[in-house]
Amino acid sequence: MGLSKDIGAHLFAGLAGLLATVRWGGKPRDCPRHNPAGLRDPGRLHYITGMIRPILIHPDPRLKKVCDPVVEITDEVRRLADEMLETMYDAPGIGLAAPQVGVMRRVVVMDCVKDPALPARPIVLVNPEVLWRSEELSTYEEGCLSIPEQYAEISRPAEVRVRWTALDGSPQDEQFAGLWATCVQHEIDHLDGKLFIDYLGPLKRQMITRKMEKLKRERARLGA
Ligand code: K1U
Ligand code: ZN
Repeated sequence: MGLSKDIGAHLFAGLAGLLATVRWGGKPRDCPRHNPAGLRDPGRLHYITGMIRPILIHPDPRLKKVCDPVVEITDEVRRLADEMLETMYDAPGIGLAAPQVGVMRRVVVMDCVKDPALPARPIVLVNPEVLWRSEELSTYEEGCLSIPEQYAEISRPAEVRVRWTALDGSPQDEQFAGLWATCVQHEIDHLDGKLFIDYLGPLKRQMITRKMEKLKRERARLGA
């Protein structure tokens, strides 16, 4: 009786692992089958929606526009948030804003827990607003999923207090510090049509933009 229960449990675990692998579209190290720790982490498994959205690459007019607020949290907004989280984890990135996937709404996702030994902390911020900025600045070498392989040191307020609406409609208010503060400001900038290269001088910005134009031409030529 005990043995057949055990065999049943093993068969179920094997089948679940196989199904997870078949549905998984991300990198092997994030795949529950290749990373059994991920399998035990419901925070990460929850976001296997099977839908990774293409990320827009600069220059693109949609990355320069101010996004509209979300007026009602519908199933469509919840699906968008799930797919944005999956896209962010797959990239991989620590944040993603809706305009980066071509949706002109004020939605951001973040998870700045970089250590895989720690539990994931996915956050969805609908209509985020900065309520307070510290006078103290912090400098971080920023990257952007819409400007691949380009990095620059950017100084921003070291701490910010942000208000937003959660997916269940509840108002949230949190003070962010460290990488979380840098990331949330980078993401809110995206909602206002601003990229980290807009903080650079015109020559550096132009050099990066030309590199991205070349990358886009090459990708188009390869059909990628
Ligand atoms: O919004 C984005 O383009 C995502 C961006 C967020 C960000 C990075 C650095 C500073 C501020 C905001 C990224 O996630 S770029 C990728 C990245 O930084 C990263 C990827 C994997 C592990 C750790 C960092
Ligand atoms: Zn970015």
